[in-house]
Amino acid sequence: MERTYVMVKPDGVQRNLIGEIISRFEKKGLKIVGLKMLHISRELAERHYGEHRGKPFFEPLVDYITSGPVVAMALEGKDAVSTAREMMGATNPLKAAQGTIRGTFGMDIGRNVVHGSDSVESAARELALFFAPGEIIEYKRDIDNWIYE
Ligand code: RTP
Ligand code: MG
Repeated sequence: MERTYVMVKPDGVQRNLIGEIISRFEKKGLKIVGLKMLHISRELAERHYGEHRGKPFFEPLVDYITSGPVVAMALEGKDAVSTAREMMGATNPLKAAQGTIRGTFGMDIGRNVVHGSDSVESAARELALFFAPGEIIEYKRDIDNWIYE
């Protein structure tokens, strides 16, 4: 099964959306295999968003993601990376489809509530940045027989 890295960003935490966001992924059927709250350091932020270094929005992005605690999660399931991205919606919340997380809860590209890895390779890199190997928990759920045929 595929894994992805998803994070409730500082605005999501401040707006009391932690439960709502986790609940959406949980109800979808994605399995939470890692979960923690942390305050991201500038160093970690610059590594996590390294692909955007040099872009005009890089510094504001690092300021934003380090501005308060985040909730980090590892999610596992069929096509977990693309499934989580679909559930989040487009980067700009005003362009994101209604019903998606960003489409429902966001107004501004720089306050888009949630992060999700954009590829399987990014997911592996980001999961390794945010979780030590022992912090990803492998376990079985009885309900899996009702989620997957
Ligand atoms: P994320 O990495 O946070 O899940 O978002 P994403 O893949 O949908 O978008 P990405 O292109 O990776 O951009 C990372 C974050 O940078 C901010 N951004 N601002 N002002 C702008 O043009 C702009 N473009 C991107 C957003 O907060 C975006 O989530
Ligand atoms: Mg991205």
